[in-house]
Amino acid sequence: MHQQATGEVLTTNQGMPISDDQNSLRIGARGPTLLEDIHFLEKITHFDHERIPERIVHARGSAAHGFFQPYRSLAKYTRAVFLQDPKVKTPVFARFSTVAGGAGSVDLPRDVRGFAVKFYTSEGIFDLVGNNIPVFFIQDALKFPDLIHAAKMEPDRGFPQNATAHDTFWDFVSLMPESLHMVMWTMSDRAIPRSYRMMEGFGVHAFRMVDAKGNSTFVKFHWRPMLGTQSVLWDEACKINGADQDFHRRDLFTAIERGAYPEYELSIQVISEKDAADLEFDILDPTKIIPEELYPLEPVGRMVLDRWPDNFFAETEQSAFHPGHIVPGIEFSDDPLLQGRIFSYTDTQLKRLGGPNFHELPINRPKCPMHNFQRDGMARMDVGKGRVSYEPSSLAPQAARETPSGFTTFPSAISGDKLRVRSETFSDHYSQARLFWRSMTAPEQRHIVNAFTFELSKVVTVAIRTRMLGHLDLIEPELGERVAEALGMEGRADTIQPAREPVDLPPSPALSILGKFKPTLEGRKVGVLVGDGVDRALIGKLRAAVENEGAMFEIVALKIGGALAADGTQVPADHMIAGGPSVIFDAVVVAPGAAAISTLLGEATAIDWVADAFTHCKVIGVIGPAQPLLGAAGVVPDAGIIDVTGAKGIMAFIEAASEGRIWERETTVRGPDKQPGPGAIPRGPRGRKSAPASASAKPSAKSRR
Ligand code: HDE
Repeated sequence: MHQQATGEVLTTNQGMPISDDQNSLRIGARGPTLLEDIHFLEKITHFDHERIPERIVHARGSAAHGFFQPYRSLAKYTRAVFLQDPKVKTPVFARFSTVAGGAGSVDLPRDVRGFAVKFYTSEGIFDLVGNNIPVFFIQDALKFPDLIHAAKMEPDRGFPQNATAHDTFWDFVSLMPESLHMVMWTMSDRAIPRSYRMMEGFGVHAFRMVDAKGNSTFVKFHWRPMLGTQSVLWDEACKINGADQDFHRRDLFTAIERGAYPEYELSIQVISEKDAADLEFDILDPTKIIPEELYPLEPVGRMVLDRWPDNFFAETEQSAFHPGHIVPGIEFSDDPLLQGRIFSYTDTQLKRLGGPNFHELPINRPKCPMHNFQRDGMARMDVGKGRVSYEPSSLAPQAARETPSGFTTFPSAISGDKLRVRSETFSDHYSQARLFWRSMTAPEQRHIVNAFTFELSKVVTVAIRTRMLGHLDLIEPELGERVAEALGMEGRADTIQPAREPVDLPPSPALSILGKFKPTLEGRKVGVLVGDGVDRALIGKLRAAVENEGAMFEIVALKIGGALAADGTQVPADHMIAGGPSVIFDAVVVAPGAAAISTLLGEATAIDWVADAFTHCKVIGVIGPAQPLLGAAGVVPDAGIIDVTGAKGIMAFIEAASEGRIWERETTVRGPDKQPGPGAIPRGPRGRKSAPASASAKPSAKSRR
């Protein structure tokens, strides 16, 4: 079929109009294709080269445009221009990613998430290339290739794709105790976030801020999502990956398309040079946090993501982040990991984006004037003018020159011998891992135990498992014992000699996601299972109430055509059951009409829909006729099973769903905790208090095995 141009004319890349884009040039109707078919050759050649090398880490990612706006001037800490005026909005491009998997891998593996933000400031690009976990696995950049090789698929077999549950990862980390603090974070719910919109971000390293007078102070960067931080359950993550590989990408896209713009607050922890010297841990050690309870977060401004990229490849894929992209007023610290990163990111772009001119791509180009005498190179886009491409020159007096207000480096005094050593101040590898464990609520501790158990159960080499159990015993005997018990390997932990004996530190409640859970339905998603005979008025009221909270409301039916309501009208569906499993919702309502029950009881997917919502501890709104389905799914009444038909039913459902999950249910559906951790999380009428810091926070007297 030949569609003729009514608007733009189809051309080759050289601009030659094309008359036939359906047939290649051949001799006779059934003869061979001719080499002189330049349109065919150009089109196929370009196609053959469409892929570029994917990022060696963080290959799978999704990004959005937006802006950053400071709350007030930060002049007391920095001269960075974009942090001075609360009226000025700086354009940003933020990319979120997984680390280990390839570009086409699923969105919800257990993994760290990248949180990279490019600020297009009036003094050049500032890239804050962080993660959703505030510490890193290693202390020296020299070990990064080893870490990544151990985490990625094994070289002989080519699996597992984006999973740390295999021998090489656990072999490496069990031999690198400095990684254990971050391993605790990756075994926690942080590594399976509900949404990029509900995830914290961290700059990880200490950076310096330098004010106009040249005074310097250390800072750590933190992003906090305005919707609150939330994660999914591991069983849910596994099922979501099957149901919707693009779960996070679709979620970000949908939210932005709906105008529910993701928003994050940027804060800093400010630590003077003098205070840094007195810290319990070395500020240059990226495997350590500085507890917020000691150095509170100072809010700096907010980032709003309000525009999806026009083109995934041109923008998201070609975006080149670099922790070395800094602006006057923000500088590096001597963190050895950060120092190594300053080299790596340019080097990787040279390979990935094909040459030294990647800064000219629209997504990477500064939005402020940019002049220098660099020239030529692969794919140069700027057309330089004139004879002078050097400095000093007398031939072009108006050409670019230095300015005293340009970037200067803080003159920190460093002296010493040239050595390959690790500072003694980096040698405590267990105390903060213990602090993390003790800062978690009971359900979070349970999830950590389950994650270690799952991952180590996939490790075939028994010696690696026993070595890891030895480390867990050092972190906290209770943790080691619970994991050993769950693995069926009690008493088999290796004895590990720590480089430095761990100490007991006060817990940091700010590290617990559940302890600071934000009771809201805003940004969440409610799914309603309907069937023939459904009460249309009830569905209408439910939708109004849910949307009024700023949440999304979607209807799931046996067939995508919808269900026949009791009033004889059709209720359209957003998903058929298999395409809209309950794992993709935060709370659900089971509201089929009586006429549909016998059909639904004969559908395993319908029973799974309800059973999963129950075992994933979701709040479930129900109606009377749904009882047989609830029974078949094993639903047992509790505080999260709410009749939505009564006068106050819908409000009760909204209240309960805003509080998140019914954690008390978890031990009834997945077995009781062998050694229950700290107290349950209080549920209150939309006002959840911070969970108490762990009751197990007192120093453990248990002897080590
Ligand atoms: Fe990266 N990292 N990294 N990294 N990193 C890359 O750069 C590297 C580290 C982070 O959305 C690569 O353009 C080394 C810490 C993010 O495009 C590469 C070391 C943190 C992204 C690279 C680290 C990060 C990357 C691969 C140890 C958190 C994705 C593709 C010294 C603070 C950015 C690329 C995006 C990407 C190297 C450690 C965050 C190879 C050598 C610590 C969010 O240059």
